[in-house]
Amino acid sequence: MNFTETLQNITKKSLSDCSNQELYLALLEIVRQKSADRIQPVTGRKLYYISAEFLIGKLLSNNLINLGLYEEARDALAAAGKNLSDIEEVEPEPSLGNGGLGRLAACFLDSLATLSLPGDGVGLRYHFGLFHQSFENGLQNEKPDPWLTAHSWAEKTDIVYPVELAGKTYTARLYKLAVTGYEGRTNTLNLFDLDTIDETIVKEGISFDKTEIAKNLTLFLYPDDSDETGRRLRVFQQYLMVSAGAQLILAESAARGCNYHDLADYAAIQINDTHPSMVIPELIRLLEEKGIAFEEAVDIVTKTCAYTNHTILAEALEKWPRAYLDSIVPQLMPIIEKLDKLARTRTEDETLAVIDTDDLVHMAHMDIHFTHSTNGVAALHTEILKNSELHGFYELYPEKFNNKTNGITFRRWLLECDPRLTAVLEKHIGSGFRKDASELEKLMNFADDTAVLNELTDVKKANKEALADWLLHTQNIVLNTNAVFDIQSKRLHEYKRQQLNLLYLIHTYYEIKAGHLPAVPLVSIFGAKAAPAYIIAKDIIHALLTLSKVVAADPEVSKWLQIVFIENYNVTAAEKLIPACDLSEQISLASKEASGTGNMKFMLNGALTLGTMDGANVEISEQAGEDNIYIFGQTSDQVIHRYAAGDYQAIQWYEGDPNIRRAIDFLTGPKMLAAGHEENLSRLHHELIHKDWFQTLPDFNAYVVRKEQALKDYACDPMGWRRKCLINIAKAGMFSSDRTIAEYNRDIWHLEK
Ligand code: CRA
Repeated sequence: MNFTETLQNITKKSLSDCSNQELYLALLEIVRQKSADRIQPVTGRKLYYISAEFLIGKLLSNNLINLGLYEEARDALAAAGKNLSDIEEVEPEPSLGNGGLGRLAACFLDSLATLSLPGDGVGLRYHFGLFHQSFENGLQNEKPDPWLTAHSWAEKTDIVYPVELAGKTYTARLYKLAVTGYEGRTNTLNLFDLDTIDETIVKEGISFDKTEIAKNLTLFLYPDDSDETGRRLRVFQQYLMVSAGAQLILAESAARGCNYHDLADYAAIQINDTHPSMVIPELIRLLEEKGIAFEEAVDIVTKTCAYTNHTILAEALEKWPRAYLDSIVPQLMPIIEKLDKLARTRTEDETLAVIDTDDLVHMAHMDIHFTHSTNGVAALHTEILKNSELHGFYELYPEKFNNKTNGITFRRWLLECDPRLTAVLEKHIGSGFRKDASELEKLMNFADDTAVLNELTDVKKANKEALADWLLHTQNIVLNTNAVFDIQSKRLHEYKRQQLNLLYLIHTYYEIKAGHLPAVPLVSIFGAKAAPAYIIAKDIIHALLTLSKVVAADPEVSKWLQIVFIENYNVTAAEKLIPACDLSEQISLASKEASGTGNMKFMLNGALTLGTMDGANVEISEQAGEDNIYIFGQTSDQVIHRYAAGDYQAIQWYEGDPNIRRAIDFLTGPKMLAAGHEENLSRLHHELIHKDWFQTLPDFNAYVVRKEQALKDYACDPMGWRRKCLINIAKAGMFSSDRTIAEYNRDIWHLEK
């Protein structure tokens, strides 16, 4: 049966008579069957990647590509006058993640399945995801982001587990979502939910009664934690995830012959940041129920579990008040206390305790003491963990620390999102890079080949047109596709320093007004959600939206400068933005971005990086060579020293530098106040002068100089620019998540193919 017949068999009518919705469902059915055919029995250990987030993105195209059906499907539909990308519009994007950590988990699942390794995800089935972002009156507006339709990729099972929360028993139900690799096996993303969730309790935006656990537990990812009920709700969610997850792991292992004493031979558990840390005491508790003594249970769990640290930002290293755990998970508290005592027998250093003198339970500390591996996510990040942030732990357990530089799946972030570039690459270097990313190096043979460089230029131009087209339809924005496209898309956070870019844009506004025209018209694009309770982040969004209006209203400036803020930045939007980018903004304060993964996606799609020596930018710069990247700003050592000295005073930079002062004061000048809101703008103005915790001002001048150099190179030496882009693509191989997963497997998991 050919593809058209297979489709017709399901739709029971001619394809040209089908709606996109009908075709979508038929394709979903085909993908389901074909994925199921690739389910393979597990031998040896199986990995469970347990994570609060899995930012999987839309699945139809990705699954078709991985099953080798994409071209067939596209052509069969085209023959019936249908367009696969229109059909994909029907699919809602599951918003089960926030940022890099969740997207990394999704890339890892793809690579595990592609490498034919047995590795499943464990997480929660949030009904409304993080939130849907829109802009109203220059401000971020949040509403639910539903994705669960009657026909969803996540299939309901009749597997249920009891989970005890605050003394009451709830029933966690398992949903399974097939994850099929590129020419590989099919694994599972296991998502838990309660049957009793009531979506109708969400009122006005994303607010709801946070106390009714049976109705609200899995409504949203990261419910607002600015009050106590919100923080407690996060603990409830975390325990639902780990308790149901631990029961699943034990049941599956037992079914394969595990007698619990030998759990580590059947299961490897990767704890993705601290959200799932309670899996440690929960597993110990369950093993004790099976009759295993505490000491042995600790030993088993330590051998089974490993922990990944994704940040050095203190606010993300979760510490739960003992009182919360006492009331929500009283069954775990005695175990956590015993773990604290045990840890204290290994070290006298009070700062390494599990429970500190303020009765806070340090989740990361529990992870490091009671797992066999702690890894950072880029070389610099791991060094910072070892030498400063977690130095005491490193002295205690040097053998546990290791680095695993993040990666991205090339199937989604090249084959799927940039078919034009993929075609050019395949024409010259074959298709081996689909599975062996190091083959991209072959492109180096064409670094001085004008014809190839021109092809890359044409691809970029076409991708910019495609982005412009999409933005016109979705947001009614008209882009100048002859401009350089400069993009900063990632979560909104002060450490990522969208505010530095903002100050640059104001600076450019003044320069244009003074007749100092840029080398090339600049389209500056942002995509970012701010956490609903993060006030300054929202003020930064407001300032950018307001500046965008001010610039657009000024004909002298708007010829040269356009500022665009994409609404509801998500995986789907990223897939449109990244292939169209010329200059990738990776400008976090050095030491603060653990890795970054957007930086890798932009590089792979032929954008040049403007960045600080932070996270994986360091390795990108090593790979690409320093002539092919625009690095600026303080080093992480300088930053760490400045923090240690404690003498940073933003106001001195403001008072001492007329350009900085001019840019900051513009925020509360008449033009901005006329177009925006005083409250938000003056709060940001005040923050930058009196706090600036992420040291924007010391990097300002270096940033301006480096960015202007990049724009000049782009405008004045187009072939030189494209050559740099080619080199970046050729050297991106190491950032494949296949490489990352192979390293995790070699050093930590030891799974069998
Ligand atoms: N925010 C880091 O900040 C990193 C990802 C994935 C982050 C990124 O630099 O690329 O993790 N950390 O490793 C995080 O979520 C809780 O900490 C991120 O996504």
